[in-house]
Amino acid sequence: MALNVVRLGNELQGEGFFTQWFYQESVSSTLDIARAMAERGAPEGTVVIAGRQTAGRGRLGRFWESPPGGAWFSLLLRSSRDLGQAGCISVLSAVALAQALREQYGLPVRVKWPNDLFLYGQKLGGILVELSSVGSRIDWLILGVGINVNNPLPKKTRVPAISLAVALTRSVELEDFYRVSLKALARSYLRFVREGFEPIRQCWREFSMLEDGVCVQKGEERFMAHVRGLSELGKLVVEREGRIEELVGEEVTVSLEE
Ligand code: BT5
Repeated sequence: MALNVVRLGNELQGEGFFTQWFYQESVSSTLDIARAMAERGAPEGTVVIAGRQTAGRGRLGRFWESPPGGAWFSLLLRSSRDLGQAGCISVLSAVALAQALREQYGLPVRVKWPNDLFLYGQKLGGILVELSSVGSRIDWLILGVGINVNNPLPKKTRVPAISLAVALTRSVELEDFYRVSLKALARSYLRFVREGFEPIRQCWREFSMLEDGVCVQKGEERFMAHVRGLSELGKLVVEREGRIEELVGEEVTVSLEE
């Protein structure tokens, strides 16, 4: 069934968060559209959904394959918070999505810091945060979310990919997926605004697939470290040769120990 964005908008009206809906069958990247809208003053709660993306992007300039059947969307936040808190927002989004997908589909979805979603050791989706600031404050922040739902999977990825449909051995109603995911993102973000990051920091371990030993790639440097937890700003706290170090999501790639 085709995605009915008007119905979706009506169903999510009660959340008191979503303000504008934009849907297009094919776009370069929902992030491009959301950025242009943000720069023209679009309000918090603007949602941009695409049937497919021709130039979807991941972190560090990587390509994100987004054929029809998947969930490719961007959500605009205007938080006027300190720039340092962007890391909290990306972690809270990944945890909120993992929790919502666990509840809705009964699958053991896990979070790989900072903002990947994994299932059975394979990549289910990822989140890319883009933002603009004024001084040290966030002006707008866009969560770009890509989740493999019913789409064909990319073959040449760094880690194998998985979709909800493959995991469940049935196709998934995209509208249900969007309803559940967007509701979870809005609720988790609003809770963060009210209560801060601590509740998310507390439950992160329960969802994290990084348990102890990890391999960190930081620019040219590659090293092994032990995960010690999350900082108050959503950085990954690791111990490396007896020293504690905090890693920033935009700068490193973390993988399980090989
Ligand atoms: C991410 O990057 O995981 C963030 C992906 C965010 C995509 C969303 S879709 C809506 C919005 N609009 C955009 O243009 N982007 C956002 P990263 O951790 O850098 O992972 C990228 C790597 O994942 C690639 O280098 C591939 O190896 C792999 N990959 C690409 N497409 C994939 C897919 N559909 N499923 C699983 N892995 C994929």
